[in-house]
Amino acid sequence: MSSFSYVAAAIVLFTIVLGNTNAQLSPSFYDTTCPDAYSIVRNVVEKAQENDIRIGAKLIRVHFHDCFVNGCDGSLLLDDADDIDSEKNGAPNLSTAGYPVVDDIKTALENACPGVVSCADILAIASEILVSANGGPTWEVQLGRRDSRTANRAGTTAIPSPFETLDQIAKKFADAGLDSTDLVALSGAHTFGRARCATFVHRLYNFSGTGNPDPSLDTTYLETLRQTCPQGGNAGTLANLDPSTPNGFDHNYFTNLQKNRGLLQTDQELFSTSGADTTSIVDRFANSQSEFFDSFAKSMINMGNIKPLTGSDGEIRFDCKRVN
Ligand code: HEM
Ligand SMILES: *[C@@H]1O[C@H](CO)[C@@H](O)[C@H](O)[C@H]1NC(C)=O
Ligand SMILES: CC(=O)N[C@H]1CO[C@H](CO)[C@@H](O)[C@@H]1O
Repeated sequence: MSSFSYVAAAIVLFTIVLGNTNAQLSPSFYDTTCPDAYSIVRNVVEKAQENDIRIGAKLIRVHFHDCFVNGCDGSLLLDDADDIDSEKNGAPNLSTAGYPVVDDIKTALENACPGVVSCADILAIASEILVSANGGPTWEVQLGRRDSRTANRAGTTAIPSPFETLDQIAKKFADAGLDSTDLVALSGAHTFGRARCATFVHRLYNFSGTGNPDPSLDTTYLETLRQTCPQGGNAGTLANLDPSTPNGFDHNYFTNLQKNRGLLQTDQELFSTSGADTTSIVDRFANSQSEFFDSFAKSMINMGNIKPLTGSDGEIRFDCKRVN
């Protein structure tokens, strides 16, 4: 072989090796194997939203929790079984919902193209469709994730808790490869959906044992929240995460934070923690909805890229609740 051929062969080999170790997701992944995948998912979730205005909030939260435990591999969707200790039973998963709609989507996809579209990808596609259907941005969903054969219940501690400090939350995002802009943009998903009193009542009466409410709570908003969640009342009562436009996907989450009307302690911390780099990002998104939308779309792709299974790793589950 000429030296030119050696160089050419080396380049080809290098590309193959790199291509395998650095497998990429792609928006066109199902173009030939299941060309109608996107519209099939859209039909199911649009119908689901007619019965449940919260379905978008529920499913994007499932996607987030799935991605933060072992990567976006559908592991959260697995139910308990002989050798599966379901992540759904980890404390941070309390109140995740929307699983029956995931099953409906899977059934529709299996009818059209059996064994092709992964459960992990279903969560990514449904999230994009429902964010945009509620007024939010669109983006090109990256596809080609495969489903895990295992769950990691102990790993659910990687999911942020609403009682943590900003440093603790930022560390969990950094561990997932996400920076402060991702943290602030993705927290903007709290522009829709609900939270139970259990997740914020500690701010309303005796915050950190001070005998007083959280000082970073607007007093009018505090009164409203105390009516929703009386002391010793039902911990399961729901409040809107975005009190101004509860079901729309917009940037009001950030204008709320500027007015001390963040529902969760961890929401308000993004704006109110003194010296934090997140405060100016909140201001930027509060001032410009399009900057929020651009960042949200990018950060959803970043989150969806957390350690996917690709190539021949994992499997394409036939039923999202169990391994094949
Ligand atoms: C930054 C750290 C985060 C914390 C501490 C957090 C915490 C929470 C909590 C405590 C709830 C209420 C759950 C309950 O009532 O039991 C909630 C709901 C929700 N979260 Fe987050 N979250 C975070 C980030 C995210 C991200 C990154 C997303 C998506 C991209 C997201 C999307 C949602 C949505 C849409 C809801 C409402 C769900 C529904 O209505 O069923 N959250 N979150
Ligand atoms: C607030 O909590 C602290 C610590 O748990 C407790 O000692 C104190 O009595 C509580 N104050 C009120 C007013 O309930
Ligand atoms: C939706 C779901 O499966 N929630 C579970 C979360 O974890 C608790 C235990 O901590 C279970 O009781 C819930 O059923």
